[in-house]
Amino acid sequence: MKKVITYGTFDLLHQGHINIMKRAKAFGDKLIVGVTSEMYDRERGKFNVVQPLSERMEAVKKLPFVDEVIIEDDKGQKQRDIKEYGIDVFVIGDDWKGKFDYLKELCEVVYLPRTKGISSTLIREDINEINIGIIGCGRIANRFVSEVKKHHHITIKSVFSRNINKVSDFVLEKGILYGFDDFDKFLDSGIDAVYIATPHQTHYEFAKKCILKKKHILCEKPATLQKEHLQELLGLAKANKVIFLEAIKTAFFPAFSKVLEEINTGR
Ligand code: C2G
Repeated sequence: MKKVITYGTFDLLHQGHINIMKRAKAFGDKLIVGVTSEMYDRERGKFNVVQPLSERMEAVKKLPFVDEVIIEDDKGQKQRDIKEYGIDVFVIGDDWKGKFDYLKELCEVVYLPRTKGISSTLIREDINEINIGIIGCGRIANRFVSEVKKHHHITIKSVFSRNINKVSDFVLEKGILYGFDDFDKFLDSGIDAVYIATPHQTHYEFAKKCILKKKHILCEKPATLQKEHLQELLGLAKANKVIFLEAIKTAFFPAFSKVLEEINTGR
């Protein structure tokens, strides 16, 4: 049995991905597809992937010509997989031409022409942009700005603080469009979501006003200081069909998602 392997992120699966996998399968009898983990993608500089690994794997698994889906987690894995699975042919798009010639000592290496006119980047650009407003101008808000800049579908549109001097400094320094010390005006500045980065005891009041104005919320932890307040906000968010998310970053750490991935694959 002739075995073929190919790899990719396969974010927002499109015809270009489908074509290459289909053509890869034609080189043998069994096709194994390696889907990159979040951690590996970040390591190789891919920060704009929209779908989590589990969703990307599911989409690839559903393709009738794909026989097995594995996770690709590090740079040296291709060599290990080729040996471990007894691979005869390695297939990849010609945007990688020459880059994987070092695998030629292990198996046949084929670079196939990419499908023109489609890419995950183009699809991602079509995804609705999120306009976000920041409540608070402190240290955490500062860090949030530099992180958001890595995600081109999110724009920080406005900032609110009760201290107008802080607002004006923040807006000028970060190149943000609007700054307000009037909360109602801030809420009406064309934002879809807010990031709450004010002192803990103020979260509840701000969050409530935002939810009632149908803004999605990312709220610094602890979201509230009282359980009843949190329950009320979650209820209101549900009724108003908005997301209320507490910013507990540990839950999104690559190492943490890696542990979950390992558990999910049964490894
Ligand atoms: N592809 C294609 N045509 C497109 C877009 C992508 O043929 N219009 C191919 C790529 O050449 C690649 C595969 O689809 O072979 C997956 O592409 P990506 O999801 O962008 O993944 P990539 O970053 O190329 O992963 O270990 C990871 C691999 O080395 C490459």
